Amino acid sequence: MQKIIDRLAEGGRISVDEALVLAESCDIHTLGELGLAARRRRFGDKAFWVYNQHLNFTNVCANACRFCAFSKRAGDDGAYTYSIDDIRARIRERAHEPIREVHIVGGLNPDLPYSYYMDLIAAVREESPSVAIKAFTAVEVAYLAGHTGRSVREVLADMKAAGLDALPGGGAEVFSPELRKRLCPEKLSGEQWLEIHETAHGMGLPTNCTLLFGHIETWRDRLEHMDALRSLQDRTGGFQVFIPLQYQPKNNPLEAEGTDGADYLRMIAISRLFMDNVAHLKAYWAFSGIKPAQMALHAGADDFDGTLVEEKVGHAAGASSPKGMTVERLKETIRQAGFVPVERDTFFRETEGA
Ligand code: V47
Ligand code: SF4
Repeated sequence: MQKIIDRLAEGGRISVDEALVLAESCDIHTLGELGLAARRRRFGDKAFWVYNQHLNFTNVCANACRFCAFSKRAGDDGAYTYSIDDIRARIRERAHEPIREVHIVGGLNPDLPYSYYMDLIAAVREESPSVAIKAFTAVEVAYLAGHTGRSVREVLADMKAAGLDALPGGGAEVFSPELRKRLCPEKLSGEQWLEIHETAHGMGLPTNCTLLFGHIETWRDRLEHMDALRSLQDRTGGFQVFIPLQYQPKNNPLEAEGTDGADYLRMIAISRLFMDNVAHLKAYWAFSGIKPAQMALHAGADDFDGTLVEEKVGHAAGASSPKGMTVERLKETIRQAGFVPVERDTFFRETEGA
């Protein structure tokens, strides 16, 4: 164990097996200190946040991922789909705010044509020319390619031409094929998810990456997933931030128990130490809760995501955090945790002085 710790202190890389030793046997204080030292080496006391707006354009979904409490079948109570005019109205409603990013994801609604996706991006771009559009996960890209006979590259090129700036990190879940069979059998495979992100990186589209943890997976499953992300990052450098998404256990058929705050902090520290080539690590307060996210800044995370306003995916599954935060509250939350809030854009460029 000491050898591994010494290597980390020198900024060296650790293997899956070495990270497993740390994850399973290292005490939480030492792990937290190592994670904190690594994030301080890169970012000092800064903690980043973004002024963003979430748009979940439909909750109708052809898939039925076992962990998902957000999706509905068409015609179910509570099923909804925004028209392009609805989207315009939602962007206009907040036109007076200095929003820098619109984060757009939804279900796979079989009634929506290919053109809807392009029109959606174009409408947001038209309503708000300067905002960065981070939209559609690899799940949507694979679905559109599969249903229209287009290649992934063509779909991404059309999205880019309509105004897409970056892809969010959703849909990765956990790459183990055995677990995917139990968690999300209809979803694209881990290999497909990685291929789509590699294609995006090759086209100059930066992307984010995630891991859904705290359900039925083991530490080895987590680390093998992270290893696949780290290897792709070695080749492309296109991932901007890694986001460990804590499973929310309510209202979904998986009925896994969920995990606790100590496991969340271990996950954050191991992520900072293992994912040595992805600069940023997000404490996604909407899923973890605000206090654990504040603690995560002390265990290796440097990014606090954003204002959100209407987070729906985690809240459908019982997340008890607020659905959004004002800028003042977000900054105060970061300050209370002992860090300096620094506004960033989608590409992690600082937009104001610390
Ligand atoms: O892919 C679904 C997850 C993801 C549950 O890129 C659940 O900046 C927990 O990817 N418990 C979508 N998680 C959210 C996502 C995301 C969020 C914020 C920022 C970014 C980014 C990406 O939500 C899905 C799935 O992994 N999810 N159900 C649940 N019960
Ligand atoms: Fe559909 Fe996404 Fe929910 Fe899976 S996680 S059921 S793909 S909305």
